[in-house]
Amino acid sequence: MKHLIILLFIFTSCASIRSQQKDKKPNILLIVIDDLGYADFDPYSIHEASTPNMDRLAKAGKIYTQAYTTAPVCSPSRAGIITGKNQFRWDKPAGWGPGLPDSVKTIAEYLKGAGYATARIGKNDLGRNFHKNNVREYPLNHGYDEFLGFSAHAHDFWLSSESIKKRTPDPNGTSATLGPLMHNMGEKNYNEGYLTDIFTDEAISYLSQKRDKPFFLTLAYNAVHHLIHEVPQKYLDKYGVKAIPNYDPDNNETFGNHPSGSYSAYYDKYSRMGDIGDEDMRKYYLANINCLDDNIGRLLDALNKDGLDKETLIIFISDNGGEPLTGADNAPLTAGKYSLWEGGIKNRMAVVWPGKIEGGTIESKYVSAADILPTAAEAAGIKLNDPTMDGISLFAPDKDRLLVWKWQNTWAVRLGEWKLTNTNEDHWKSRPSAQYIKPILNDFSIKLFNVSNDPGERINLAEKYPEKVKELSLAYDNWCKVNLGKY
Ligand SMILES: [Ca+2]
Repeated sequence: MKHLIILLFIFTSCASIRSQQKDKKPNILLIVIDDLGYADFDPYSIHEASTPNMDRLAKAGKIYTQAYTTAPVCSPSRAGIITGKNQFRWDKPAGWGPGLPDSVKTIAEYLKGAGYATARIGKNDLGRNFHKNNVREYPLNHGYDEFLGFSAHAHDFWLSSESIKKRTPDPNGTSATLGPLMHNMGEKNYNEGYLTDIFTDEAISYLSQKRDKPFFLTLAYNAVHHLIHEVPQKYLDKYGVKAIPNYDPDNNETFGNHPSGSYSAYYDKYSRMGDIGDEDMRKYYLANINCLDDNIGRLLDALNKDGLDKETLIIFISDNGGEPLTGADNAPLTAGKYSLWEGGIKNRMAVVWPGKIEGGTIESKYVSAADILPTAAEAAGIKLNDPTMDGISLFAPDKDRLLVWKWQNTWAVRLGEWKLTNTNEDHWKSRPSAQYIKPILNDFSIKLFNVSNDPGERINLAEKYPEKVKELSLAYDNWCKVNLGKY
């Protein structure tokens, strides 16, 4: 009898361990980069940017070579990433500031509901209600337990102290900001430190915390967004460019219509081509990306050291294509950020999940950043029941799926090998940098490309294949008819 009880105990214990292992949810680490050029993250080719650690990610998992974001600029794209939806479902102007309606559930809310500890470190930018913590757009109000970062398009890489904020006439005067970081319902002051390093340190500290639940960490770097020239000295030395003095409110510099001594004047001056020439801009960009890559290396080392890598799903993507004004290289894709040309919306995405995804694999079927939420949900065992979800699982890409985009007055549709668009050229506020590939047409005419054969969109086939134009145009119109306004 005694033996039977012991045997029964052993049997039930083993069954319980087995069921715990089976039910164990992976940690999820979502790394979002800002304005990364398509050619600047290309793990299986020789390229100019130094990205050995980003390449490590690709080689440990799968790289998706055609990962589209839902918009060509930061805020709407990030809304697409965290909701799994085309943000123009609710953002009628399909513009810079989609915001986040109460009724749209986020990836953090789904995962928190499934028992995850959730945190966001870095840039939070949904295009509305910047710098406020009592709004839906603030991470603590859409599913994140913790937040450290900033809620705007950009933050100075060097100036994160209370004292500089006090001395600056317009610390929140533009979409770019400086001063202490937002931290939960308060602020955190940094008298020194470089933002990419700070975010990595904080992320490593978060990873090292002991907890009895899986974590979901969104680490959203503002590298490699303007101000691209702000990089630690050793990287400037490596690329042979001079340090440009940081913003100083006592320097009565003016630029454009901005008041003298304002941060807007400094930001505007250095976030366009002009004061920095093409050759140096590319060097600052390469230095910035090199520093980012070293930080990603530190992060991966910390994961490996604690053995967390084996139980963590990592997703790595840029929020939009390379910026035409920073020296980012999107080759062979046309144009860049701000437009629906491929250079604005197509990225390489890495997904790592040891034991589930074979390392060193390449997926060339096109996917969407909206797929991140359904993929995380699947990994966490969450059943989604939302007919307005635009994303599908990254584990089952569909070569014939319909993807649509609306961006201001432009739109695009991808179906199979084909893409139809009325996009025009747009490089925002100055001439583009030397890496920029100019579109073949700069107007709102309807253009048809076979983007499988012609990824650079150099041959407009609209006249040759009118039936394809009709088919894709109808598919787009139908999608809009059925889905716009539904979320
Ligand atoms: Ca961006």
